[in-house]
Amino acid sequence: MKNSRIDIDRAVELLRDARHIAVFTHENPDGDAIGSAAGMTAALNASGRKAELFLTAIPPESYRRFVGVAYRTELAPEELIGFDLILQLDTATEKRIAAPYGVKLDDTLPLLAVDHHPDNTEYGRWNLVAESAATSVIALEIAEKLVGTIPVEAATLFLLGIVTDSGGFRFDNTDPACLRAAAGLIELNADYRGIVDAVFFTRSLDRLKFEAELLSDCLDLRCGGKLAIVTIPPALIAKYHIDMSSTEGLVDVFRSIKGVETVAMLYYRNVGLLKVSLRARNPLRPVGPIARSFGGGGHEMAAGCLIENGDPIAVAKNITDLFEGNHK
Ligand SMILES: [Mn+2]
Repeated sequence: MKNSRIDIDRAVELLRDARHIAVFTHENPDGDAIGSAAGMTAALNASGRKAELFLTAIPPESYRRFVGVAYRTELAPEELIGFDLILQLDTATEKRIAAPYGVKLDDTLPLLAVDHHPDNTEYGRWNLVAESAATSVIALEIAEKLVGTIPVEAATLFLLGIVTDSGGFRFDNTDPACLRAAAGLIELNADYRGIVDAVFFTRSLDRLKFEAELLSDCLDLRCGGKLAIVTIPPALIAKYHIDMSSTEGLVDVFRSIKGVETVAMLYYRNVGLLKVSLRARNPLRPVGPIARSFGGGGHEMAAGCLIENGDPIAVAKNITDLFEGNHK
């Protein structure tokens, strides 16, 4: 069967016809992943369908209290047979779905993918990929057509996705559609204050000391101060008990340094697996191409990659070369 690109009405139809739906998002879920997936689960259940949410890990502490629906972190691939639709949200490539559960993607899988990443590979049987600040904006639109009135727990979750993916309405992706969606959700009593407080205004003292030490000891400014490379030693993560799955805003600390155009933050996610988070400040010098050159992806202004057996010194040099190449 050929994979097909669909519009929002077809996505609504597919969900309307389904009774038992498995909802997934990418591994190491961020605010938009959790918000769109848990929000859709809540909305689908409110519409009389049975939806089950699967997350590969317990959500980061700052998001945990907003996940008002049950979820599972384990799944045996054969269990998928029991679902008549699989909904995958906020996930750009099949690499990020199959691995955590050992699910093999094949044509028989009734997989509906809903996403906003421009580099989405359209791996689903049905693919709704739209330009949007957050997948949660698209999920909200689907949910509205499905249930009419969005339940308040779903409203908070969709708002969590919008607020985090737009950096609290500060990133370049902030557009009228996401602001309108947010306004509508706040009218439905979504917990905007709670989200802002948890995501932006609450930092443990350890986290702040960690940032201070990174700034004083681990920041390497190159190319006349335009490129910031931050290599985080594993010992520092251990010293301050930092949960690296919950680093919302960390890379932005370095991006806000005056004169910096590009930030690369490097750390080991697991032994031997180097994670690189990239942020751009100048739209003329996007970081998407840098991430893709390492086999990663994301957005043009915010991207990342995982490098097996990556050597931080060599990777930093590669990034510097790519950055300088951009400036010729
Ligand atoms: Mn997203």
